[in-house]
Amino acid sequence: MMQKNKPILKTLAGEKTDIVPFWFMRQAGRYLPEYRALRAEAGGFLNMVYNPKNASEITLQPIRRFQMDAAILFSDILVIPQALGQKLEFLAGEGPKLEALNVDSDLGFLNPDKIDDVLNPVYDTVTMTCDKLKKEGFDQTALIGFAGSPWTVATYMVEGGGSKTYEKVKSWAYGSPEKFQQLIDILIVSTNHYLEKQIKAGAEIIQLFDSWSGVLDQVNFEKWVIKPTAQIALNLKSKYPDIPIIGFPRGAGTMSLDYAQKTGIRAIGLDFTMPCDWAAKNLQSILPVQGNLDPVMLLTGGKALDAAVYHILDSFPDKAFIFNLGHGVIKETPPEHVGQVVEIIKSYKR
Ligand code: 1CP
Repeated sequence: MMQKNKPILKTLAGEKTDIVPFWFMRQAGRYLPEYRALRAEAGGFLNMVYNPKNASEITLQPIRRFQMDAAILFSDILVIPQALGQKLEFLAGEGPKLEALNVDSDLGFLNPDKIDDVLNPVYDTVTMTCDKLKKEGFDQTALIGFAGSPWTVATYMVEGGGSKTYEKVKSWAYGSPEKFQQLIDILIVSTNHYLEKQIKAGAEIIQLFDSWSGVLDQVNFEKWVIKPTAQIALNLKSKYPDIPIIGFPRGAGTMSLDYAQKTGIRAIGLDFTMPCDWAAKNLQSILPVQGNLDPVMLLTGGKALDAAVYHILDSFPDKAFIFNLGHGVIKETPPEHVGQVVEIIKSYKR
């Protein structure tokens, strides 16, 4: 049973809490020596993701150090393309590589009916992580399940990995929208299923990562970011009305307002380019917000870091707010810098 008294769940229900709840995107990962040790032992990233014992252990690692208000499932947004049948590799130090699709590809091989053959271990990780959180006494920490949003996952499927320009995926979406819609529809169905199963396994919050929403023009942002996100939010809310959804439309700028109003998400994550005063006035007035420390500030440390943390905390005094980064922890970040931020947040009273 879900405990509604966890601070972050109260915040996501719209309550202003005295102490600001916090977690950090990519809080589990390469900046932690205990992660690097486990990765060396497991022999690769996907061997950790699809091994519930390893993955749940990694999810717990940052919680044991810093007692965040939320743990986030250790997995990746690219398990969906892999489960659909697309070839995926994580080469050490190089990031993900996929066998790229293009506008002429026959999409028939992508099969949403069979994804659990690959994804079952991820659901086991969710359950095992809930058990460990309880057993280790982290009864204030909620578990976040997640997926990439259809647009962002599609960028990797079409570009074959990360990209600087997004020309391939944008050309397809702009030039052959009907065929591109087929790909997005496959991703909507799969993502809905994947997230429902995470919730059934014990996830208490869902975050949708739209890391590349910021590369689209307004008309296409509406079509490929807002619409698919709204379809997922509508489906999840109809089945699990108590599970809050946090959307993270990175780089969306002022289009975040449309995103907040039209998608049906419960809370919005801000990237670090978003001005706090604009966000407090236009976004926090209508829904809980989460954000938005620059990860490079966390890497830098010192007095600059203190000032940046206070600036954010002071900017969102009136309504529901969750402290986070504006993107993921950078792997060279000293863990002590994370501790420095946590100390400020824990002693900050609003
Ligand atoms: O050890 C390693 O070399 C693997 C590095 C790594 C990690 C730790 C990757 C490869 N993925 C992850 C875990 C991960 N990815 C988590 C769970 C851990 C946590 O947050 O604590 C989550 C939520 C993600 C989400 C993710 N993966 C996103 C969305 C968030 C974001 O960073 O914008 C994206 C875009 C990915 C793709 C991906 N996976 C891995 C890398 C290096 C990338 C980015 C590639 C690129 O730069 O385009």
